[in-house]
Order: sequence, then C-alpha cells, then structure tokens
Amino acid sequence: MMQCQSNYSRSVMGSLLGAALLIATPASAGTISSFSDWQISHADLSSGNSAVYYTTEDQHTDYLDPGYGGQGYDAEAIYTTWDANYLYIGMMTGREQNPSSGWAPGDIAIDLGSNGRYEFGLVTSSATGSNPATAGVGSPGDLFAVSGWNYGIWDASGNHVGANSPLVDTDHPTSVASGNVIGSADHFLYSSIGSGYGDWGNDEHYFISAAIDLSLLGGAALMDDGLSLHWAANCNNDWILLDVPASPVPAPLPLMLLAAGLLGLMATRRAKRSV
Ligand SMILES: [Ca+2]
Ligand SMILES: [Ca+2]
Ligand SMILES: [Ca+2]
Repeated sequence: MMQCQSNYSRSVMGSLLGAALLIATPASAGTISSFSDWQISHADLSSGNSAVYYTTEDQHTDYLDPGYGGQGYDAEAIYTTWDANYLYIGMMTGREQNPSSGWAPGDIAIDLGSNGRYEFGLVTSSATGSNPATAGVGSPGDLFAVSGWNYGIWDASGNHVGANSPLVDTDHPTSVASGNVIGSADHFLYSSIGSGYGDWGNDEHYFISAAIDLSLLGGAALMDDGLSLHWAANCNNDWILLDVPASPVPAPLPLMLLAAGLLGLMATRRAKRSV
C-alpha cells in the first residue's frame, strides 16, 4: 500500500566514491553529522551521495498513506552508511522535533539482520504533542535496546484503530515504549534546514542525523548481515523504510575442486603414513 522506493544504491561507482569518502574521513565520529555532509541535492532530495544507501518518499499532497497530514508529517528520506567504527544515519522529514500540538516525531527503529525485529531505537524527541500516550520514553540521542514499541493508530489494511489498539499494524514501529538505554548517539542533531527541498520546496524540512558507535550495536561485522531502518511520526500516518541487503557471502568452492582437495589430502596422509 505504500510507495516507499527501495532504490538503495551502492554501485561500483558508489564503492569508488565510498573509498574517496573513507579517505576523507578522519578517525573520529560525526564526519557525516550535518546535512551538508551527506551531499544531498537541495533541488531534489531523492538524489544522494551514491556512497550511501538511501530510500526516498517525498510527497506533496495532504494524503500520505495510510493517513493524512501533508508536508508536516511527510517521512521523506533515510540515508545510511558506516565505517569500521560508526553507523551513520540521516533522516529527512517535514515533522518538527517539538510540536506543541498534533503528533510528535517517532524514533528511528533499527533492525539488525532485516528480520522484522527492531532491536534498537534512536530517540529523536521527548515531545508529546497532543498525544502523550504515544510519545514513548527517553531523550533525544538516547540509544535503547528496545523491549517494546508503540505502533501508531492504523491496522495493516490502513483502517484507523487508534493508539495502543491490539489491532495496530506492528510492521511499523513509531516510538520506543520500553527498553534500556545502552548509550547515546554521537553528534545527534535534529536540524531545521528550511525550504528548497523536494516537491513541496517552500515548506519546512528537518534533518535528523547521528553517528552510532557500532560497538553499542554488537560490532561492525553485523552490518554484513543487512539492516533495516524505519521512521514514522507517532501516528504512523506516513512511514519510511530502508532495507540494506546483506553483503553477498563468498560462493562455495565447486564440488570438483573440493573433491580434488580431498583426494590430495588423502594422498598426502597416505604418503606420510608410509614413511
Ligand atoms: Ca515532501
Ligand atoms: Ca513520505
Ligand atoms: Ca533484527
């Protein structure tokens, strides 16, 4: 029902650019901590530095799917990349960090292994807006090992069921409901970046950016297993999901080569035994 594109990009050219980025990256966190560091075009936020994975869903009408809200609730783009030490996340939305009314922004949900279980949550806001029951826990920049999520007000068919309903669509986590704080993101920013972006260029846009120490998530090697990043406002009127595929595993040796290797080993053992 949702038209989130999954145009993640890490082409050969991306690898080359990634190498260049790596060379330019000092060994400290936060190199990709501000919006400009992501090299995203002002005119078209769907373009991105091809060294990063990204997905975009910039909308410009009041209906967002499954709910309404226009630019003020639009989940527009997620970007991610990592190095040996940090996972970098950039998220663009029309939702401000501390709205005095309406629904507050949700948290960034992190699913290692892309298996549908969002183990970690990066808190983006402690605002409640008009709906404290959906606001979740924590302070901006907190990283949670999550034991429970809030899920907005819609069921999986797009029917309105209300906050905390047992019928709510659990594929789309909004705010961290419970868990333990295991650390905080480096250089967490929720910036107003003004107008000039995307299809509704005259309206306000915000960019959430953070570097997360990979040791908090279990180590850099886990990034090879794939990951998914998800964000929505606490109503879940619009959500965005970035699936990063697992790195390809090396192909197994052809059976003939294996057989030849075993024969060679047997021959060696026989030769040793006969000495
Ligand atoms: Ca938009
Ligand atoms: Ca959107
Ligand atoms: Ca997972």
